[in-house]
Amino acid sequence: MALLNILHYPDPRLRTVAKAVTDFDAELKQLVNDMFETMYEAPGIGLAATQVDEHIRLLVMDVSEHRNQPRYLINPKIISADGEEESDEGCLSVPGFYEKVRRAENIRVRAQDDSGETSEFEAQGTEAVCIQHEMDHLEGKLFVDYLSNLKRNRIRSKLVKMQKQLVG
Ligand code: GNR
Ligand code: NI
Repeated sequence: MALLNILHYPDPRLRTVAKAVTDFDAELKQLVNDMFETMYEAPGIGLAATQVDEHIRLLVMDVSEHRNQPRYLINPKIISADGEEESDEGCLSVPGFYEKVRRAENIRVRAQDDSGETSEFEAQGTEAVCIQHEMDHLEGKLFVDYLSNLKRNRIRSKLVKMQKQLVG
């Protein structure tokens, strides 16, 4: 197991569009484990491979109260969506900022497991929000992209300043 480094906005690597997973090998299982460890340690409710500079279509999540229901999705697709819901979102790649984002309320998802087996399920509430947020990361998209230019630029400036202070 290993903790992975999480990229921070406005790092341009967060804009990479992830490629489909084609090799369901031991290296993939290792990355899934390392991403869970990184997500739980952060702590976050989800983590996309993009955020740890691995540009493949993989995300991990755990939206349970007791942090004991890990779920990972490989090559996820939203095959249907309905309803709209607005909720406050944050992101481990945009630390310290929370803003309202509108998402589909109910989604049906198709994804593969680490042996390449495909299954489908439905998600609502926080789980649906989290899946849509993580799938955006795989497209190089961040929740700040839904905000006004003014809000997004303010967040970017603050994060750039904070990162400069950290480097010294
Ligand atoms: O930990 C996280 N919390 C969260 C809260 C509301 C909406 C989305 C999220 S995902 C975020 C972790 C993260 O950045 N995943 O990409
Ligand atoms: Ni995020």
